[in-house]
Amino acid sequence: MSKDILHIGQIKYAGADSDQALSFKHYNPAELVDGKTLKEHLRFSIAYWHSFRGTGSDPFGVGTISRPWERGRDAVSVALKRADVAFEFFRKIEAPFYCFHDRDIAPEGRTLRESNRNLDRVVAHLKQLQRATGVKLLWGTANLFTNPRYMCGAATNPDAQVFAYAAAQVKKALEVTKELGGENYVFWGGREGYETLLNTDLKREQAHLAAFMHLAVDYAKQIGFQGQFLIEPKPKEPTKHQYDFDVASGIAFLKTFGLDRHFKFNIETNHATLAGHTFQHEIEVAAAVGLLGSIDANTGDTLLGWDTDQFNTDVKELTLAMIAILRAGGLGRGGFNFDAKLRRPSIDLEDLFHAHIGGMDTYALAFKLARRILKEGKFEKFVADRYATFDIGYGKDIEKGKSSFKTLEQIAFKLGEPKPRSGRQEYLENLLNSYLHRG
Ligand code: XLS
Ligand code: NI
Ligand code: NI
Repeated sequence: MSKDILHIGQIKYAGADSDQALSFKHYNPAELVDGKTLKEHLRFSIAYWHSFRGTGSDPFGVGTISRPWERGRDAVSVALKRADVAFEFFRKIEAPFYCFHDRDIAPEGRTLRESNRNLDRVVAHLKQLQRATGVKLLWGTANLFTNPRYMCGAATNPDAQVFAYAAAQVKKALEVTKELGGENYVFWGGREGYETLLNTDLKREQAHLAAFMHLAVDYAKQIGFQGQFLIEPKPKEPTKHQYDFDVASGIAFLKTFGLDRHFKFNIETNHATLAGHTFQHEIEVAAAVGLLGSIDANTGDTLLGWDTDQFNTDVKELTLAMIAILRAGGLGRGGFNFDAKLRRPSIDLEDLFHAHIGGMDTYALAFKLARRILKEGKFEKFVADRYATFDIGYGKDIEKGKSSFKTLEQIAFKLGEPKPRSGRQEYLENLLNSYLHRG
């Protein structure tokens, strides 16, 4: 491996009381929890597109961030050098995984063949870097939204030729994801939606999207790709309405088209918020049907209307999310991918380190708090008690499908008016705070 390029060294765990900014306060990668290290539990991943392709541009302005390694002979040699830097960063920040879109890692060529050739050259290099560092690919995906050819969608484009082009691109993306041992493959419906129903056949577009996903599943089988397929819901942006609006509509889509056996959900915090939900809600909805797959870790800004993709340092929000995740049995082969970017004025390399340290530390703290909360079981007990009438007698019969309106009518006549019981919300909020803020 080439020698270090970044001027910042290895980030180490220094403990919660340390005042060293460039150190972990809660994420001790080597710490053993139930026989597994924190690094193994949390499965953090770096998003190549933000951390190594992000320039600080926003809807109102061009890039502000420039990196010295972004200059070179030609686009492919820059891509190779960038990969070296990226892996140095993964290693220094103690992230065991990374994620990419095909076009993040290698430049798009003038033809599809040239794009594929570029990809092959970079992928061969990434394979070496993975081997040398032990960093693995959490998931791959294809960028089906940047190029103008996809302005009216990829799989939902009204032109079958665009559908075919997108299929060719995903075919290749699946091949390289397999080549690099990717543990998952993500579909985020970038422009799979509509701007106006005046020009849109909604029924046909949804059927085309499903057909596309079935083709991907079939091809994965053909080439022996064992990774988990994930769908990443988002209600809007870039299109006005996206078909994979939220987890609930995603479940309906997957079940309608017989895809629920092949897909799970990749849930992104700010996509949940954009859909008018909490992060915790989206996790619970996916977990309830056994389809929780992975997390895109970020947050939005309540005062801004777009997907700002910020690093999340909200201990309360992440603790609630972590409780839901742990209760569901964890993420399995998923992980926490920092689909988050630096603010436009955060132009220094140091900022990239601060950003990831904050995100990782907050998740690690949330993980520990959630484990403690679940271990003490106070919320679990409260909730179990709240539903206890369904554990016995006629309540149990209802859950078992052994009841009828006639029997229930007899019970209602006999027992009369039910006694109201408090939901105790304020007590529970205080209880949560007692874990979050130990004075
Ligand atoms: C955009 C999405 C995107 C996906 C990968 O909002 O979050 O980054 O994670 O295509
Ligand atoms: Ni997003
Ligand atoms: Ni995402």
